[in-house]
Amino acid sequence: MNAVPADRIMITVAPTGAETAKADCPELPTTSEEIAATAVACEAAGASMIHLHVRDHEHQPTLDPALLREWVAAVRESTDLVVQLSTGGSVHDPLDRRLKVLDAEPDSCSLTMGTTNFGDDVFSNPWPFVCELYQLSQEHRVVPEFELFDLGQVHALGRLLDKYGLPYGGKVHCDFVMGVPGGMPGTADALVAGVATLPEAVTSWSATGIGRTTLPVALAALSKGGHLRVGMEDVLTISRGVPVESNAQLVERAVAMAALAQRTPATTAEARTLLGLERVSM
Ligand code: KMH
Ligand code: ZN
Repeated sequence: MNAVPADRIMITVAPTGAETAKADCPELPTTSEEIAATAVACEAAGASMIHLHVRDHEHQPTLDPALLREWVAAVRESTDLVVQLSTGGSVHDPLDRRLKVLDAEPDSCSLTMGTTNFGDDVFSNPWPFVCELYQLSQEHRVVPEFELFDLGQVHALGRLLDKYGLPYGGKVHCDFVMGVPGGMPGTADALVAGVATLPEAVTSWSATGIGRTTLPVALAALSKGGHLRVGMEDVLTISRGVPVESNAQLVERAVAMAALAQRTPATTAEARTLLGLERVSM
């Protein structure tokens, strides 16, 4: 495989999430048609991967297998984006249904490295579940993106890799999800501490800051040479009090920030190389 130039930045868009209600934010993409249009616009703006939380026909978060497949197909039919399905789902999703997400055959899946307080709720990721999901990802040939909500989870990633070896594809990509109430703060100091303790096997990392931590985390990630995740899963304002108009607007802002740091958006092919993904035949 060709080497990816060092200045490339992989921009992941997380367009929907499981927490925001469509009624509160009509711009949130919650149907397969809206997600396809969002994917097209975000790919054109410079994204190379999409992190999907699927909604049902009432716009509620769902892990319905048919809808998962429908959304994966909708993105694949309209773009070349790397398709990542969330296995985190919503805080209300049972663990056994979250394990079934891989049956929808995404390119990648999120895999959170531990349980985290999540506002007033608990985002449950007990160690046996993490181990089972990781082994399933290896069997299903799905590339995991390890989600790190707290510094202890960085250490847990090392334990997981020591016990079960490298992911499918041989690369190790993780994403710092910062500023969740209950997780690590969305600060440059926390990011620096996290990056300093990443296992040696990690080959790439991105970061995202929730809500008002979006900009500090993005700027810190750029200065540390990381990749970026942006999207309406993580933030709903483009500046203080001004609602985000679209996911593409957030991707465009990430591209502009990256340009200041002399970074060029990775193509989807480069993102696949960075993640160790075989090219998906369409
Ligand atoms: N919705 C959060 C409870 C993931 O996608 O894997 C979990 C989450 C992480 O968003
Ligand atoms: Zn998510």
